[in-house]
Amino acid sequence: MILAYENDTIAALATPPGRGGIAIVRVSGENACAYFRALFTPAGQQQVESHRLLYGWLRDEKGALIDECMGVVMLSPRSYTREDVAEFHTHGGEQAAQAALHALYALGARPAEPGEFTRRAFLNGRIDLSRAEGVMSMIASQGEQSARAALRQLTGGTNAFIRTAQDKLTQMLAGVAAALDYPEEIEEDEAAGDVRMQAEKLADELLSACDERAARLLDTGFEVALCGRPNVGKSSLLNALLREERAIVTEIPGTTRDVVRGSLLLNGLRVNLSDTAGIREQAETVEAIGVQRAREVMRTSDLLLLVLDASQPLTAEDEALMRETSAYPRLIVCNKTDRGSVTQISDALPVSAATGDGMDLLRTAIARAAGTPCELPLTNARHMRLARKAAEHLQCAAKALESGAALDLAAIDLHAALDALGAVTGDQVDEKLLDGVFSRFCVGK
Ligand SMILES: Nc1nc2c(ncn2[C@@H]2O[C@H](COP(=O)(O)OP(=O)(O)OP(=O)(O)O)[C@@H](O)[C@H]2O)c(=O)[nH]1
Ligand SMILES: [Mg+2]
Repeated sequence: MILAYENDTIAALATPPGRGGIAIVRVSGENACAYFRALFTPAGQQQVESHRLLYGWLRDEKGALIDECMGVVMLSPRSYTREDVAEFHTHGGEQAAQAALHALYALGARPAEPGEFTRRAFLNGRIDLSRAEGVMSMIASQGEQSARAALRQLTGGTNAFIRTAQDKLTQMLAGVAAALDYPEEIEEDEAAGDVRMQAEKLADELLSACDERAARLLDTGFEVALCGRPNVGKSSLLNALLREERAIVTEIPGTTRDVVRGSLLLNGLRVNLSDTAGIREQAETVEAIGVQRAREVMRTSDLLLLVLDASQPLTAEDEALMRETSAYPRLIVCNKTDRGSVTQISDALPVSAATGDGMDLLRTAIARAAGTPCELPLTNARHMRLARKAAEHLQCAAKALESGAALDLAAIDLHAALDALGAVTGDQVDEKLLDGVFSRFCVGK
């Protein structure tokens, strides 16, 4: 498959716009080195050498001074894109970097598309597609755990897993070809039995490598809803967990109506909290809508914190809520312990939003409920979709062989499985797929 590849020279700001210590302008392509020499004058007697950071002066195409800065050239193939790459590390803020970019455009460089540097790294064979996507996940990661998953992908964890699966498939196909080519020497039934077993085993391996829950948690976070009857201190707990006054707290029951959200990091994972309206049956119109929303949030959360008032005996509403939420993953939190503990329930977490007592244990319990997602090789949605597709083809092949189909028929499915795996690593890709993957990158990467 031939993929369009232009080696024209592209340039972009590699650092985020706005104020900062330095701004980096990156250039890649056949003229990167020439443009660097045209705009940058090293101080003193320094020579421009590959991979050597130089101090000097940056001028525009007409010779007007832009900045005093650092510059570096990284010659092909030892660069991010495997092309000649040059960088200017200017003072932060946007003025110098924008002026450098305009000078580069005046010389003939073109603004890079989103992800175009990484796309070139892929097209030049430096990284496979799963590693390129790891770069993007790393940039987008929120929290240590998603960064760790991205790093695994980035350093080739997904690639290694898929390559192993591809090798197994290639061996199976070789077995099929041998049986078809040498029918006198290889018993077809026996070969079919072997292939069937291997196909089933590989399908299982692929399916159990997909970690849907981890993928979602790493991508969007662990959803936790605070629920309970009015006035038990849900909003106070939200504020205490977030360590800021996010939700309105009053002594009037029915204060919260809309769902109030906030996020925090626990154990390196993003946790999204939703504070909801206190649940009671006799609520007026607006509050009743709030109660309805609370129930929707309760249904879609990963974890419920059912909040009770420890300083009062349980009410009928509390008891109803205990029953209503018993089927959900939940923690029971007895709040207001600073006022005494009339209500004692086994397994409940005693806390006081007012004094902060028990809050650390509550944080630990939430983190434990979230678990440590993702020790599995596949956490990217595209990769998981393809792995499942490959597994389906393998199961089809196994089923066909079981019902006595000929080996060459099963081979069609084995080839289809191989193609699906090839799309993970990018052995089997088309322009449309690449556009889809790289358009989600940021400019300058
Ligand atoms: N002493 C004490 N008072 C608390 C504690 N937590 C909350 N309160 C008080 O309880 C009252 C209700 O608190 P909120 O956080 O608004 O309760 P809520 O569950 O969000 O109430 P609704 O939004 O009406 O459902 C307020 O007066 C709080 O100051 C606590 O740990 N100790
Ligand atoms: Mg509230």
